[in-house]
Amino acid sequence: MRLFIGLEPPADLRCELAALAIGLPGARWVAADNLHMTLRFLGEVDPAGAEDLDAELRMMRAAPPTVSLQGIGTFGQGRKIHTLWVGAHREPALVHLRDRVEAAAVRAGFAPEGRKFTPHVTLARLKAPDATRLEGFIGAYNDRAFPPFTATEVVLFESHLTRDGAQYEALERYPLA
Ligand code: 3AM
Repeated sequence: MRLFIGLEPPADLRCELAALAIGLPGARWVAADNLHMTLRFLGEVDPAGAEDLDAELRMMRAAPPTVSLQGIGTFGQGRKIHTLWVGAHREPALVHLRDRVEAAAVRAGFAPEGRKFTPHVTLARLKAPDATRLEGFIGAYNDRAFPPFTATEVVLFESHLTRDGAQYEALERYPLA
């Protein structure tokens, strides 16, 4: 199964984020139910690997971080921009939690993540986006501060790749205290 570890914003915030889904032709918007912040992508994992990961996540201890979403960002360059997201402040508790999750994944036998952590919630996948429209979207929402939330659990998600895009299923939830 294809797994990743993340945080799930509260339902009202996910609805608020899903309401931004306008004005970018060709964008594939992430549905409210699927909006999340990835802490660690694992990829294809066999049942034994998933069990080891579950055991490590159960033992993990970290304080619940406050997550403040603000600032629109993209991954990719120019016409190759492929991901549109809202960023999060790099609160020490959030970075610490991500480090604890990373350590748990490595203890469970996964290779260390080489990429820098850019805390974000993906809003849409883009294909050859129109630069003017994209600038308009960023200009409209870049300064908007979304209501902060306290993440009280870490979620192990399974990603199901479907013809309509990825659907994410919460397999396990690990409380933070
Ligand atoms: O949470 P977002 O949308 O930022 O892009 C994928 C998605 O990120 C990312 O994992 C999240 C859940 O699918 N992802 C997919 N393949 C990846 C990879 N090979 C990856 N992240 C890192 N390496």
